Amino acid sequence: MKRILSGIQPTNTLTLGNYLGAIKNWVGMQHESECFLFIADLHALTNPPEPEALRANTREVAATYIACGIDPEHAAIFVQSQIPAHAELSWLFSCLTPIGWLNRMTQFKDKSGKDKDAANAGLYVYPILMAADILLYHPSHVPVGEDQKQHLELARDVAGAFNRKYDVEHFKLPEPAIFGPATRIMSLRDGSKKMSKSDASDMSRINLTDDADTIANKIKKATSDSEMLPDNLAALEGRTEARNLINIYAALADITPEKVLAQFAGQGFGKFKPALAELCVEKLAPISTRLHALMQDTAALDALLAKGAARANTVAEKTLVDCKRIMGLLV
Ligand code: AQP
Repeated sequence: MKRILSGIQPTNTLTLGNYLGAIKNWVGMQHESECFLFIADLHALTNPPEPEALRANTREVAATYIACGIDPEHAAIFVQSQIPAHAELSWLFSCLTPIGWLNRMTQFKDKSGKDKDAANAGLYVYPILMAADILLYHPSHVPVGEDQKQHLELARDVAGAFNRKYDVEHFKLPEPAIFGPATRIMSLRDGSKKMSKSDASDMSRINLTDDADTIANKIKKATSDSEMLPDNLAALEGRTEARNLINIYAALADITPEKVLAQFAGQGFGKFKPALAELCVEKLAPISTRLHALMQDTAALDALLAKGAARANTVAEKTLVDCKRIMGLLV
């Protein structure tokens, strides 16, 4: 059986991008795989949030996984910081990771801004923590978006470095799990930027808690163009915003972008946008209703997270102890 490991940072309410690019794929895989799905609160600290907001977002992300269809009886849903082995293995791996590997990470370059010396060290060593997140669970596959591929590559390099240094076959190299073409959802305001839960503009994204009117309004105002929709994808070349809206429709309807064009060819956005809004509301309304209900009972949510943590800890703790023994630490 495949073993899957993945997580999302609790930096804000999750978006349609997180749903279509990550969670919906996990839902599809959960019954043929053993799933470890975590809330990456230690990673969220690299841009330190307000403590109350972090606590609320952590619970909301857990509730979102369940509201989207992850079965907590089947998948282990847990909070990263509740498993001490993540931070501990990250230190062990830091001592095996050349600084040159970290200097190549494009995400640090993007997120650290102009003054690299002022960026916190957590942001710099983030990929090592991610290698620990992954390798603790010996997953066969890691679902990754385009932007995270380089980090998975680093995790594979760290696993190789560990095996070589200690002349063991302790870590198998996890494979990326790649999904369909429409998995990168772009901002509704700027088709060159991905839809992000921490974008300054709320109009750039659909939040999974948005109500029907808000969704319809955001889609109505989404950047598009005044041309008609063509009957083939090649003709959408250069129309990035139009392509994004077609991709969103396709991903929500579980059909190919070609099929969407076959349905809407010759029509303009005046016709297409209301159809997209209707589909979006139809698919997201049950999720936001369930999410709202789950958030009413935080004690029940915390109990589910404690169960998930207990399951994850059994696996993680064993990997950590094995690594310590191999490295010569007394265990
Ligand atoms: N726009 C997107 N399209 C497809 N997939 C996406 N993901 C995020 N945005 C899109 C996928 O969601 C997972 C978790 O993301 P994350 O929260 O850990 O970090 P992120 O990729 O940096 O997502 P955000 O929303 O942009 O978060 P912030 O604003 O906190 O940095 C990943 O599988 C990612 O591919």
